[in-house]
Amino acid sequence: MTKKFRAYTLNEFIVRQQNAFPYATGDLTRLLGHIGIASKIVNREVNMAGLVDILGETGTENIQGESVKKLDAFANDQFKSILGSSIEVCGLVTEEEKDLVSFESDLSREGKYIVCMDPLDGSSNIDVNVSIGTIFSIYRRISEIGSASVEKDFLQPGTKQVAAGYVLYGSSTMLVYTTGMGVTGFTLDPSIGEFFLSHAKIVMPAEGRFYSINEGNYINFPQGVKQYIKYCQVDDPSTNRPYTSRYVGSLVADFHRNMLKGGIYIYPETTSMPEGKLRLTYECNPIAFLAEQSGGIATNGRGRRILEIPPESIHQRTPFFTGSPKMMKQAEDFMQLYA
Ligand code: P6P
Repeated sequence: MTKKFRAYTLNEFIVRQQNAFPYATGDLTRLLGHIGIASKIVNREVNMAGLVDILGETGTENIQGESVKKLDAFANDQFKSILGSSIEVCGLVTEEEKDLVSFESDLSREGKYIVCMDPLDGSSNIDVNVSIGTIFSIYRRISEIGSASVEKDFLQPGTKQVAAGYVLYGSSTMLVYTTGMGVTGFTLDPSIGEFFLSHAKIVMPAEGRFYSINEGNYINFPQGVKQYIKYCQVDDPSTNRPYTSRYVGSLVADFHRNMLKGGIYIYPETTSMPEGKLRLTYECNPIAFLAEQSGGIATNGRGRRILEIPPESIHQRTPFFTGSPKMMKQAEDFMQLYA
């Protein structure tokens, strides 16, 4: 008789993991639970986006100079509201807010954690019903508990993250996270509104065949990236080439596929974006933590580990290479050879 799989809910699993830490107070457990609740609310709106007046633009622009979609603003408001009313979080940085948001209530000021997040990444895909995601990164504050959170709380290197993850609003809705004990995935059962354990331990294959990059920017890429793309396209069955180009325009969707199947995602510096496009604190660091925890690698393409880059500003950009170790070595060898 096949062993009936005991499906743990997200909260049951987090609590079991917390019990592995004798001095855990439960704050991180509750914080991850708050993120789960906010993501279910966002998921409901994402799934109804075609039916309610939540599509389209707000008519405003964010710090990135990008037009803010109604669903971007909705997601940002939901996470800000739920985290801001929690006792665990004292402050928040998001892609949609120019400055850090320091939660001012006395209870919030006692919060031990700060959160950096992209409430809805890939929003250019919202109106065309392609997968989008939420990315989050959690640190212990370094400023004094009881005071308002300050910028230095948010400028810690990615190695200091206590947890990171994403929610993928795709053909199914998944929450994937790590607290430094491997990567675990949960799938939402919308009929009862619960995330159930579906991927107990996600391990990124050492190599794969997917390469994810916006080749529309080819002419502006560094020579090393151009040469790597040509390498991916060589017809050599002995090395499983040509690889397959897969680029959704949503970092979460591309990374999730590459983490499960093996692959590489590259958003390099270009002539028009010399620092790259992606943001260090709320896109690259959390994804890099997940990459390393699943056996992958994440660098700036020139041998610098993403998690060790000390942020100098909350919206700092960085070139971003992440994926299967063997593919990352190939790509970095080309970057080194062609500078
Ligand atoms: P481009 C979405 O805006 C995002 O931050 C990532 O999710 C995605 O991989 C990338 O930017 C897409 O950027 O310039 O290729 O449209």
